[in-house]
Parts: sequence; structure tokens; C-alpha cells
Amino acid sequence: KIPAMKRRDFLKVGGGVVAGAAVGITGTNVGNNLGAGGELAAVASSRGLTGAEARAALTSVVPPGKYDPFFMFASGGHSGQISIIGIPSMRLLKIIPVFSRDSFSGYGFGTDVDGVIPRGSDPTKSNLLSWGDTHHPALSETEGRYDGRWLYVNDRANGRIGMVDLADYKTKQIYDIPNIGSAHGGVFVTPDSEYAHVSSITPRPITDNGYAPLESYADLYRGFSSWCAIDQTTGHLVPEKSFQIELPPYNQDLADMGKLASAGYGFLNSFNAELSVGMSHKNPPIEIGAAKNKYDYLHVIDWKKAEKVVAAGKIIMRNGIRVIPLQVAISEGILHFIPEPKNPHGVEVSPDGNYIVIAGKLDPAVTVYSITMIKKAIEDKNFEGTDRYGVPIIPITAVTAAHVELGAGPLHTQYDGKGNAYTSLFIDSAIIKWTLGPDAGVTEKPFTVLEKIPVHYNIGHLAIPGGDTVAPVGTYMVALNKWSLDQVQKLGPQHPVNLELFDINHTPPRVLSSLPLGGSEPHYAQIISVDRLNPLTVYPPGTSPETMAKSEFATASGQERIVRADGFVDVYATVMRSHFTPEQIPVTVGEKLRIHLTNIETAENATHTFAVPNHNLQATLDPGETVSVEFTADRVGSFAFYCAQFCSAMHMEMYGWLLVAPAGA
Ligand code: K7E
Ligand code: RUQ
Ligand code: CUA
Repeated sequence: KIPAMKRRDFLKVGGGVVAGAAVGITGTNVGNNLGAGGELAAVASSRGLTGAEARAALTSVVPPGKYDPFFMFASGGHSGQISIIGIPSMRLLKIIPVFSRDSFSGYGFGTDVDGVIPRGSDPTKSNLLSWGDTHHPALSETEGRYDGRWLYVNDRANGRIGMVDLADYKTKQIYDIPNIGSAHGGVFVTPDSEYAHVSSITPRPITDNGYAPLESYADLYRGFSSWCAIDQTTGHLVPEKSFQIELPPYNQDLADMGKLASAGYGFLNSFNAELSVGMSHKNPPIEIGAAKNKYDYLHVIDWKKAEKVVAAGKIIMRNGIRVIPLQVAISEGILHFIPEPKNPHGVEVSPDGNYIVIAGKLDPAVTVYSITMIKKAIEDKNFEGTDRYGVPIIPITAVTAAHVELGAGPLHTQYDGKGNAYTSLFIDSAIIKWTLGPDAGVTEKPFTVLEKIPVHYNIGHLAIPGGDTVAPVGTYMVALNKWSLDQVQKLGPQHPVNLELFDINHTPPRVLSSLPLGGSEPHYAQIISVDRLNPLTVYPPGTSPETMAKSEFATASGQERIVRADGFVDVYATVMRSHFTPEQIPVTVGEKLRIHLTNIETAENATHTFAVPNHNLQATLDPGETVSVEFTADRVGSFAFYCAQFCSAMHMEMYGWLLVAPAGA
């Protein structure tokens, strides 16, 4: 214990903060155990913590055995996965592989669900792909709030969308979206999860072979806004019910979904209205009269109208999906443009749906459009001509509610549900807290900068619980910083990204902790209240995660067998602590094996794996799970398969023999 005098000195140094914390705690249930609170100051002092640091620790610690109230589902960039991070503990709780193989979960190493990667829906594409670039996760919603059922995420690299089932936190589907090469905009889901939306970023030729010289860029390249229909029972994406809207070959960037006041609309940013195709001595940029513009185009899409046009059959089929041609989208009033400051990045709709906030990237400001004014302009046909494809352009002056100067490099915006917006500034390494306007209930000091919050460093996205829904919970905020720079000790030439947690209940917001995260680059994240999630803890016996129903290959204890028929060796096996049954699988070289494994455990945590040396095969089986692995015994040898997950005192004994005898033995 440090004497009172000294303690006071320390508290002075610490800005009186620990004193406050200690006073707050003294006399409460913990006060006595801690020795009248002074002990907290001593702990802080002995660890060299300032008062602010000690307070931050107390504000965000989640002690052993207690739980985080929020989960953050963060994309992983070119790791192709999703990370789940507890808030406020900032502990990494789980990694869900989506587009990339993962030997820990067995994903992509031979089992059914793992077959999502090789199977995909476009064999010409997915068969070749075992990585992706996850950017924008979208939790499913009911009435504009996260409902905890499913999660969708785009593959920015290959134009695909992955679906994760939040019943068991596993990837169930990868949909290769036709007609698009790479996909960035969205994913967003409609407020009742009718569709998950993704748009292309780099346009692709609409020729049959997917090739066209860049001289014909303006005529033959196109973007596509893709509305992937969601099956309301399984969460799977249904290609036959999905549709696309053909767009001009601008680079459609980020996108967001209208809600409440703007329900029925989708908003897509774009850049490269000049149709530049890059530097080449042969192909100068295509410069068109109207493209001397200082502006790019916000795409305003009336998706409810698009649905009706699709139902009326005013579509063409293109590579297995229904497409509304560009001219139909124009004539039916589905697509309108609003000029936006050049090269924007984020577009984010306020919780009430009234404001559409465009972050300038190169413009040190955000531009705020009003949905009321947009609707009126469309109704009045208040257009200032069209772009070169005939898309009507709404004058920017007719719809701008505010242009708010923030600082250098604005990228993304989130909301706290209390009338405030938080916008990340990449170049300034800061988050600006500013107020929305009257339509969001802010009458005093509308569109006013309140705080500049420094971050470390180079922030991309940011996330607030429910921060893109109709009901944000303005408690915590996470900055997803691209660089950690001086925040972490050196780890070789590549540094981790750095996620920083802020307390935004407090004015001004205070930093609480950080999570330097190696091995993935979260672009975007959504934070959900844990009480909205309702996952399985064990599967009902014999469940195939692929169908979430009982597998036809489920095997109960005592039913294990090896059957030879139709040119296959079918092995019906069970797995439990601490043995495989059967423990011997004798085959002859060249035989085709289908091994159906059922983990017959009913206890939580009792996961086993089936790992076969030298065969690149590693299937993970959670309690109750049935998976099938298929391979040809193409090499003579005795292979000791084993369980790779430490599961019991007899874990080392959990193995068996795959005996591949030579022909004629
Ligand atoms: Cu800003 Cu792909 Cu959302 Cu990354 S994008 S940061
Ligand atoms: S065995 S716990 Cu090397 Cu101890 Cu894994
Ligand atoms: Cu089962 Cu180790």
C-alpha cells in the first residue's frame, strides 16, 4: 500500500483520474477487498499507468468468466475470412474462413461444408480459387435491425459473395455473381433481408468471351448492380430469384441501402466518370465533352421499382441471371444520378434514412443529400440533362442539405443514434464527430463539427454497434486503422493493423484499448448485441452443416461399417473421446473412398478432427456433426490418421490406420 500522501501525488500526476475511479469504487462491493480503493492507485502506479490509462482499463476490462455484450464481425481483406472480436474486451474470439482455406476448421481440406470452396456455383471460376478479399460484411436485418441470422460478405477480388450461417458460424455458400469481375459496393442487405446487394467496381466487357479492347471501353464495358435474393428459411442466395441492373462503365464504389425515410432506394458511389482506362501510349484516356466535370455520380436506384420491372418481364437473361438493361432502367425511372464531389469513397445513410452522407476522399468535406429533396426532384423531373448514356442527372444544388468541412481524406461514416455522425479521415488519422441536421432531430447546431478524435494511424472504416442500422447503440466505437506504426513493437517488416476502441458515451470520446491484429486487414465491421445471436452449442446428432438437417450418412454407435458398392468403399465411422470406429480402414491402391464421419459426442467443446497424413486432408468435426470426405487411395502405404485437436487425456491415443495395400496383395 502506498501512503496517502504519495497516493495523492500519483493521482495528481495521473490527472486525478484514478482518484475518481477509486472514490467511485470505495465503499462498493469491491471496495473492501481492494483496501479502500487506494490499492487500485498502487496497481496503476506499479505498472506505470497514467490515470487515464488506468481508467480506460477499468472501463473496458471483461474479467474471466464474464462476457462481452457485443460482437464485432470484421472482414479480413485478402485473408478471405471474417473475424469475431468481443467488444469491449477486444479479444479475438473466432475466425470464420469464407473464401480461403483454413486447416484449423478443416475448411477447404476435404469435407462437405469445406467443399463450398471447390464447389462454388460457377465451376469455371471457383474450382480455381482458394482465396478472396473480404471487405464489407452485412448482417441480416429485420425491420432495419440486425437479427442475428446470417452474414454476407463480398469477395472484392473475384466478384463473389459468401454466406455465413450464424446458427453455427460456418460458411454455407459462395455465389459467383455473373457478369461482374470484381465486387466492392455493398454488401448491404435490404431492411428486411430480401436481397444482399453487391456492385462491380471495375466494369467488365459484355461480350460473350469476356474480352474487349479498351478502345471500345465506353461501348462494350458495363457495371452491374446485383440484387442477390435471400431464401428466408436458409439464408442461401437464390440465383433464379436474383437480378441485376446494367450500369454505365463507371467504377461503382461503395454503396448503402436506404431505410425508413429512404426505404426502397439503394445508393452507389462511383468514380472515373471520365472513363479513363489508364496510361498507355496506345490508349489515351477517353475524354468526352461532358467529362470535364468536377463531379462523379451518386447512383440512386429504386429497387422496389426494379423488382416490379423484373416481375413484368422487361429483362434479358445474361449468364444465368435476369438483367434490367440500362435503357430500360432509365426509361422505367429506376436509375438517377446526382453529381458528387470527385472520387468519393463512402456513402452512408443516417439511421432515420433522411440523409445520405458522401465522403469526399479528395474533398476535405462530406456532402449531405436529403432524401426528401431527392424524391421531390425525381417527381418534378428536375433534371439538368443526362450523362452520355442518357441517365437523368439531378442538380446537386436541388438535393444538398449541407457540405460539412471535416479535414483531409474523409472515407466512412457511422452514426450513434443520438443525432451525431462520426467520419473517418484517412490522411489526418482522425475521426470527426459532427451533428446531423433537422431531419435527424438536430435543430441546435446542425451540421457542426464537435470533436476531432485522433487515431493511430491511417483509419479506413469505423464501427459503432448497430451504427449502420435504424437503431445504433452509441456506446463504443472501433477505429479500423491500417497502420500501427509506433503502437506495437516491431514484428519484422510487416506490421499488424491496429483496431482502437473508444468510449463514445463520454464527451469528448476517450480511447480505451487497442487490438493490433496480424494476419488480416479488416475493411469494414458490424457490431451486434450478443443477445440478438442464438447459435447452436452442439449439433443435433448426425447433422450435416451443409443442409443443417440429419445427414443420410449419419452413423450411430454400433452401426459402424465398411461397404463396397458401385465402385466405392463407403466407410461409416463414428468419432468420440478417444477413438475412431473403425480404427482400421484396409483398402487396395486405386480404390475410391468415401469416409462418412459422425462425431457422436453430445458435450459442448468436444470437437475432434480426422487428419490423414500425406493426403492434404483435415476434417474438423464439432459435437454432433457428420461430414463426408472423398478421395482416391492413390498411394500404397500405412497411414496413421489421427485427431488433431487435443480432446481428452487419451488424445494421443486417438488414431487409426488407413492401410493402402498394393494391388494383388
Ligand atoms: Cu474503405 Cu473496401 Cu470499405 Cu477498405 S473500403 S477501408
Ligand atoms: S501434445 S497438448 Cu504435443 Cu501436449 Cu499437444
Ligand atoms: Cu479427439 Cu483429440
